[in-house]
Order: sequence, then structure tokens, then C-alpha cells
Amino acid sequence: MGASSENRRISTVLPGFAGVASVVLGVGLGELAARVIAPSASPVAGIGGALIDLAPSWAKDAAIALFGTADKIALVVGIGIVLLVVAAIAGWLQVRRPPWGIVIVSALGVLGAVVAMMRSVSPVTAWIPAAIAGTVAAVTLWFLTRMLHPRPAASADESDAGPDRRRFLLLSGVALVAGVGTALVGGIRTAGSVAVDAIRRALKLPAPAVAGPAIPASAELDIPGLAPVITPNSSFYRIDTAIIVPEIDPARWTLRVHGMVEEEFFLSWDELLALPLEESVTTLACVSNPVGGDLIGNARWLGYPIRDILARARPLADADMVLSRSRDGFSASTPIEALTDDRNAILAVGMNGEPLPLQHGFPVRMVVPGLYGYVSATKWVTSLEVTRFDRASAYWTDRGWSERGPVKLQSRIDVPRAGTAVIAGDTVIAGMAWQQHVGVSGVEVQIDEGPWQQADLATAISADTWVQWSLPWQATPGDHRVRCRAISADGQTQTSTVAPVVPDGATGWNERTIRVTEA
Ligand SMILES: Nc1nc2c(c(=O)[nH]1)N[C@H]1C(S)=C(S)[C@@H](COP(=O)(O)O)O[C@H]1N2
Ligand SMILES: [Mo]
Repeated sequence: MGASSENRRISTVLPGFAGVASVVLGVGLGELAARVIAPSASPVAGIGGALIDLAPSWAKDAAIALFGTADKIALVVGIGIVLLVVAAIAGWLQVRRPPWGIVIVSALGVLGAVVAMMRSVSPVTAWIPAAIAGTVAAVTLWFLTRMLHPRPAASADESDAGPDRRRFLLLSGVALVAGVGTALVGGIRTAGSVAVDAIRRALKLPAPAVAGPAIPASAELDIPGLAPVITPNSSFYRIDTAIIVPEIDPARWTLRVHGMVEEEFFLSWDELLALPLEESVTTLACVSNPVGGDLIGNARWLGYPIRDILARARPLADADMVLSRSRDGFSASTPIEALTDDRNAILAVGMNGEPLPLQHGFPVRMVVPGLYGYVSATKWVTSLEVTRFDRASAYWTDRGWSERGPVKLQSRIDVPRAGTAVIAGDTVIAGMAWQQHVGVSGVEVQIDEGPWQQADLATAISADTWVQWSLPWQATPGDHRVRCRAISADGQTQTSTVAPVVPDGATGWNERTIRVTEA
């Protein structure tokens, strides 16, 4: 082989290879990150989806005619080919015209991030996988091309094929293989959850046999900055131990009801949906919610009473607990009376008018008014074992949390929002108060060391939901200390004693210093 063709190989083929290896590694890690963060944030699936949305219908028809049900695969392969060509060009440019290769690769990452944010239901995190992909690709490209020295053909020193080049080939090869590997792992998992997500979106839940409470207009005070009385699914807090959201095809879901019962049985998705479903509104709270925190939300749920499920199994008289388990290994211990008394303890399939979002337990979760989530609200639930507290313990109990977790009486100041400037004059203090299944009868507010004043309470949807409150305030310039406390429907006043969230929920008053400026 002549010197000049050897040289051309170094100056064209190797930079192209560097580009391809860098982009493949970036995309692979990006796909893997999408698996962890949100399947809908997959950079490749995102760009593919955007292209599908943008494509004129004749192009879609042509693709389907040409590739049939493999049209999506053809699209992904097509995107892959374009990506590889661009990657090779970027590698070449990075050697010849630095930093244009890194600029192109970074721009691809930015494009992927923007597309993912526009298409995802959770834009707050959706940009991360593409950002990881772009950053990894850019850094790898910089690193690899540093080992290739561009030299004009005229002054080429063709003997330079030493250890640097071998190291380059080795490292590029490693990057390529690692990228392909992670892309496969990420891509296969993504395909799985995209499929479950598609099943979920195609689902039509039956109408409730028992309609939930009408939400009185007076339940919503409509004060800017105050939490809405019904929390939209997109802003509902999410707490779980699942690094990867379980993907459960409802057709394959079963609930095993077993343990200390006279009759064990399995319940399928179709059987569950055929039962008369009931609608209810229940506020779900996390035991880890600090005083003033926002790990709490209120939704309209559709589900079937767990008491009727248990009645069919006929629990033994000495059973006092139900250990619910999820697909991903989480478990919760719920006192059996909370599941068999007249409260709306349900196997939920719907949340605010749609099937449960994947991260909120699709296809089936538990919701039990009056208990913190960690002892009651098992998502992706697959088993109910009737047992006793002295025979079994749940996930968080084994990690130092209380085996029982009734929700504590709490109230929170939402308005004025922390950090907002308040102008002297007519203003309002407002917030939320709750003690699910007991109810709230009043909220009192203290400004500086003044008397406790009665806040106006919005209409409660029910004792199982939180309630909004507000207090008009003639604010005077200066710093003011504001605190609130709730009174429960059974006459208790929220305690001022400060308790941490461990082991069974925080107590204390929510206090805030509000700076009021001259009008
Ligand atoms: N499978 C499973 N279910 C779970 C959990 C979990 O980690 N895994 N966390 C629980 C806790 S601690 C809470 S507070 C609620 C939160 O439900 P959400 O994420 O829908 O708001 O889910 C409960 N159900
Ligand atoms: Mo929780």
C-alpha cells in the first residue's frame, strides 16, 4: 500500500471511526439513562416519534406499505444510519476543523433534549438522557481525536503508525462495543415500556358503577400559589424504591389473595374490570413529608373495594394485617380493619379519569384513606397476603420505620410562596390542612406574637381529603412570623411538638417569615 493511501486512511477513515464510536457510546448511555429516568425520554425514540408526527400522511402510508408492522423498526434503523453518517462526518471535521465535530455532536444532543422535553409528560427530567448522550459523545470524540494528528498530505510523515494509533483503535473499539451493548440493553427495555405505555394509552376504563362525590365549587379557593384541591397527575408527587418503573401488561397481571384465608384465589385484570368499580377522592401522603413539604397529593380514584376482595377470601378471625406486595419487591403492612371497615380502601385502576400512570402503579395499586403511603398504597400490586403483625413485616418496617402509619394532623402555608415579595396592604395567607379519614374542622393562624385567628376553611370534599384555608391579612412593612395549626374534626389541635419524619411521620407547626415591603 502506498504512503499516500495509508495517510488518507489515517486522515479520513480513523476520524470517521472516532465519530461513530463516540456517538454510539453516547446514544447507548443515553438510552440506558432513559430506562432509568423515563422511557418516554429515549433520545432515539423521541426523534423517531417527532419524525412520525411531522411526516406527511403519504409518507406514513408509504412506510407502512413498504415495511408493514416493521415500519417503526425501519424508522429506527433509518435514524441510526443517518446518525452514523453524521457521526462519521463529525469525526472527520473534528480532526480537520476543530471544534466543528464537537459542535455538531453537541447540537445533536441539544436537539434530542429539546425533542424529548416537547414530547414527554415529565419535561423536568426528559432532557437528561439526550444531554448525557450529547455530552458523552462530545467528550469521547474530543478524547479520541486528540490521538489523531491532522497533517496536510504534502508534509505527511507516513511512518507515524505507532502506539498512539494502536491505543486509538483499542479505545475506539471499546467505546463502540460499550455503546452497542448499552444501546441494546436500554433499547430492549425501552421497547418493553413503550409497549406497555401504548397498551395503557389505548385502554378504556369502564364507567364507575358508583360515582364519586361531586366536587363543590367552594372546595377550590382559586388563590394563585395555593395547591389545587385536585392534584393533576403530571404534578402528583412520586415516591418509590423502583429505579426502573415496572412494566406490567394488564393482560398478564394477576393478584394473588392468600395467607390466613379460607379460600385463596387469583384475580385477573379482566375479572377486576368486570366488577362494579367505585369512584372516590382520597388524599395520599408520604410519611417522609416534612412539615410544610409537598409529598402529598389528592386525586379522584377509580377502583374496587378491597373489603369485597377480602370477603371473597374469608380471612381467619385471628388475622390482623394484610401484607401487600408489588412486582418490584416492595411490601406494605396494612391493618386489616383499615381494609375491611367502611372506608374507601380500594384496588385502584384509574387516577383522575385515566388509567394509572406507569409511575403511579399501572395497572393496579392500593389506596387507603388515613394511612401513609408506605403502609398502604402499594403500586404495581400483585399479592395480598392475609397475615399477622407478629408474623410478617413490611419493606420500610425492616428499615426502621413504624409498622403502623396513620396520617397525622397537619397544615401547611402555601401563600405567600417562600421567597416572593409581599407588598404592604391587602393580602392573603393560605394553605392546606389534612388528617385523612378524620377530617379537619378548622385552621388557626398566628401572625407574630398576636392572637390565633380563625382562617376561612374551603368546603372539604370529604374527611378523606385535604382542605384549603385562607386568611385575609392587612400586611404592614417589615418581617412577620406566620404560623398555622389545624383542628381536627374530632377536636384535636395540631401539636407544636416537633417530631422528625422517622419513624412514623413529622409533627410541628409550619412557620414562615414573610418580608413585607412598603407599598
Ligand atoms: N411498589 C411500590 N409501591 C409503593 C412504594 C414503593 O416504593 N414501591 N412507595 C410507597 C410510598 S412510601 C408512597 S408515599 C406512595 C407514593 O405513591 P405515588 O408515588 O403514587 O405518589 O406509594 C407507596 N407505594
Ligand atoms: Mo412514602
